[in-house]
Amino acid sequence: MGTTDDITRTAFRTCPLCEAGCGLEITVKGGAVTRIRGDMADVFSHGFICPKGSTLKQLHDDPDRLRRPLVKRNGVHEEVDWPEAWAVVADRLQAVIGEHGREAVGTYLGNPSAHSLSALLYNRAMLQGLGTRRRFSASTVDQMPRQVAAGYVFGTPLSVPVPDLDHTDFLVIIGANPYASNGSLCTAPDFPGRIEAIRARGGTVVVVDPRRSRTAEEADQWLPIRPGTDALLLAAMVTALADDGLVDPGEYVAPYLQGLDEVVAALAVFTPESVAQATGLAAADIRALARGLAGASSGSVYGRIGTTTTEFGTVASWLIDVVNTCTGNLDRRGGAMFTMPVAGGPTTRGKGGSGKGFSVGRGHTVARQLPEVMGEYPAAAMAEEITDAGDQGMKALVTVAGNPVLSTPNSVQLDAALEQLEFMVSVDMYLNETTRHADVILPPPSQLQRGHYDVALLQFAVRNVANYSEPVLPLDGDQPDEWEILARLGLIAAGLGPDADPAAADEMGLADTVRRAVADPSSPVHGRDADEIMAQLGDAAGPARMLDFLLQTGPFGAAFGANPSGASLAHLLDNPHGVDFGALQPRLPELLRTPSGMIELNHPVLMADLDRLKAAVPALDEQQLVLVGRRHLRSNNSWMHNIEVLVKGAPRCTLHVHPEDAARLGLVDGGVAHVESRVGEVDAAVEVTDAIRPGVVSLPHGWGHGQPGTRMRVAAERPGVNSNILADHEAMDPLSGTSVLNGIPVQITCG
Ligand SMILES: Nc1nc2c(c(=O)[nH]1)N[C@H]1C(S)=C(S)[C@@H](COP(=O)(O)OP(=O)(O)OC[C@H]3O[C@@H](n4cnc5c(=O)[nH]c(N)nc54)[C@H](O)[C@@H]3O)O[C@H]1N2
Ligand SMILES: Nc1nc2c(c(=O)[nH]1)N[C@H]1C(S)=C(S)[C@@H](COP(=O)(O)OP(=O)(O)OC[C@H]3O[C@@H](n4cnc5c(=O)[nH]c(N)nc54)[C@H](O)[C@@H]3O)O[C@H]1N2
Ligand code: SF4
Ligand SMILES: [Mo]
Repeated sequence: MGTTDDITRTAFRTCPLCEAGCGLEITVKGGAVTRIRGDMADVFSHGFICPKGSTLKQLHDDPDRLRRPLVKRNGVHEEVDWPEAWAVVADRLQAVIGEHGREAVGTYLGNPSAHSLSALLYNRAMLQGLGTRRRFSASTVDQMPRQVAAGYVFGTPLSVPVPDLDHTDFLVIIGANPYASNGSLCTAPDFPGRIEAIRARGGTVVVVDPRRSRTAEEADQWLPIRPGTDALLLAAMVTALADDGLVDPGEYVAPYLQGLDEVVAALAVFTPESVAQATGLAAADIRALARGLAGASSGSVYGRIGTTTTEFGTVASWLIDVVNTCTGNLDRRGGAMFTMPVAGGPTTRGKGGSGKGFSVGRGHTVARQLPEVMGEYPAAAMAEEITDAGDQGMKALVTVAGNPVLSTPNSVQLDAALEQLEFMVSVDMYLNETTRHADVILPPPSQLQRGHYDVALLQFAVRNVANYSEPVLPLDGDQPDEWEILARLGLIAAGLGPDADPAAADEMGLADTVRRAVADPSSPVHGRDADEIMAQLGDAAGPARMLDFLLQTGPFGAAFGANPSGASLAHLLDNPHGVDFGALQPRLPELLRTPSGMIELNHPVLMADLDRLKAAVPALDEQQLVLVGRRHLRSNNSWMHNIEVLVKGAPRCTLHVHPEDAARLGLVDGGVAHVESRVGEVDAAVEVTDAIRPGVVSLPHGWGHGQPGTRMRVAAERPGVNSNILADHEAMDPLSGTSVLNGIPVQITCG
């Protein structure tokens, strides 16, 4: 490639692999990436990077990464060119819609679609084109309970408080291990460093986790709770505060707070003593934790996957807000605060202070009549919607950036059900456990070939920051960008045929958005000329232009000249290390979107679920053997196991067992355990360790590779086992439809 060979350039890019969003400094020589390291000048990450960040190069170079579409013929996936792939999609999708109607098509959006600018901005176009309500996503095996609780209490499912990590003096981490995960629903590059800074400034860190995780090891205190009982712990903390006369939301919050006394009274039955057996924690420790938090100059309770993927996920998430409120830490520096997202979002749009509020149940699944939540149904219901919904069954499925066969409960059942579909199409770059069932696989370009801005996760950042990355490498040949793939899928589904033009549709969509904004009295461009704004946005279709509009009309926006130093795409392009709009600031009451204009702490749906919690105590008191998950720094859910540098070394997919349990069950380190649950069984390699409480075993999710018909050669060499074979599709938090992935009852014998 002649002259470009010796040109060396440096590009800056935000890592899209996890929620931390670290800045990367990428050296490119002769069109190839030669080095990736942390960007020391990044305004948010200051050079921090984890071992995954530098593997964007290996990901791009991975020979197993799909570069051309695959079509399945006679059971075998064959490479085809793009026009041929689109023709098959148009034919077969229209056949299903024609015969069975639009509701016969389902969709599943996976985790990386929350990290892809294209997916964030164009999945909607795809979904609109499909016109089906049968939508599923990884949210119901993840954070949905946290969003539902926030929706009821503050008015939108994006009104999730985040711990003000850099200013707090007392951090309680429940069911999260940021030393491995780098944080979630709390965007904070170098989360570990920020935790260490709390202790360095004299603050306290407490970790509540059945495992002595790396985060627990670095904390002042580890409380080894029994899985699935965090709601009881939090309820008892409120009662302990009330007993000590320490319930005090503070003068600032009080005018906007509804129902605090009612909530405290309803929680009075949950005393530290009454939950001690179920939680496995001493009543004195629960009381001391409540006192410590109330006595700190500022404090914040933060809960993640260990609190959400349980039977009481929504109640636990709500009670985190209740504890933060009772201790005077809501929306206060060092407490639990709300991000002001630079690209805007549901918490910034419209008139602030009140709104429509949050509700669920617009539609139900066919087989089990499970309610819609946030426009989707529980992922755990996918299989039965294919097999047990009669002539209203799901006949086709579109997956985008998801691997539900490894990520969602009762995997064996889903794996079998996918074979019964009439048509399946996956937008994905690997032929894996899920996409092997697809009739057509449409690969997006690699992460390095796409622009990036974390529209979703910067809504939960611990500072108000913005960072846009341009594509580092050009697209290959006729490879369409990911947004074009998604937009074209939508156009085909809408019946416009395989040759419909995504760029024209994008132009129309944007013009419509602009017209609505200039007519909206709460928009910063209200009353302006729509054509003039379109002209300023230019004519390059795609996500960058759409992002420019979001930035300019966001809370710090340039508003197309009205605020010249404000946020815009051009401003971010001039600042490749990001722009910091400052620390989080109190946002009450403007943040609220509840119908009452109050913090609806006593929302009736949440209050009603306390009866279920109370009724569950006798069962939770029983000391059954239960399974939880865990994450490893060098792994990323199910899909980065094909990168040699990340998976080499000791096997990671092992069953952690406490020495007492190992002795009782006759298990030895390095041996095999046969693990059974209500729905499935697996044989797992045993690792005996005292870093877990007795009565609990732990197996990471996302493994179980090497299935016939997959093409991930490195992953197949270290397949591991799929922990979700054990997860029960019937066990869920009914308020959010989120599966129980932690605290799964199991029986274990020597394998
Ligand atoms: N390296 C790496 N980073 C990741 C990911 C990854 O796979 N690998 N995944 C990303 C994604 S999609 C997400 S959502 C985030 C998740 O981020 P985190 O929520 O931090 O996830 P984990 O590291 O799994 O930590 C969950 C902890 O909860 C504990 N736990 C299990 N059950 C219970 C319980 O009932 N109660 C309590 N109190 N604790 C419990 C587990 O032992 C574990 O230590 O991580 C993101 N970051
Ligand atoms: N037992 C148990 N199960 C769990 C969890 C747990 O803690 N325990 N955690 C849950 C959580 S938090 C999550 S988020 C889910 C994750 O579940 P999923 O989102 O279903 O699965 P991932 O493993 O993230 O798979 C991502 C897929 O997207 C593809 N991909 C990667 N990048 C891109 C891209 O940019 N574009 C496109 N189109 N495709 C891409 C990959 O090849 C892969 O097929 O797993 C959940 N399952
Ligand atoms: S912590 Fe997350 S965002 Fe940062 S480098 Fe690692 S994978 Fe990328
Ligand atoms: Mo997740």
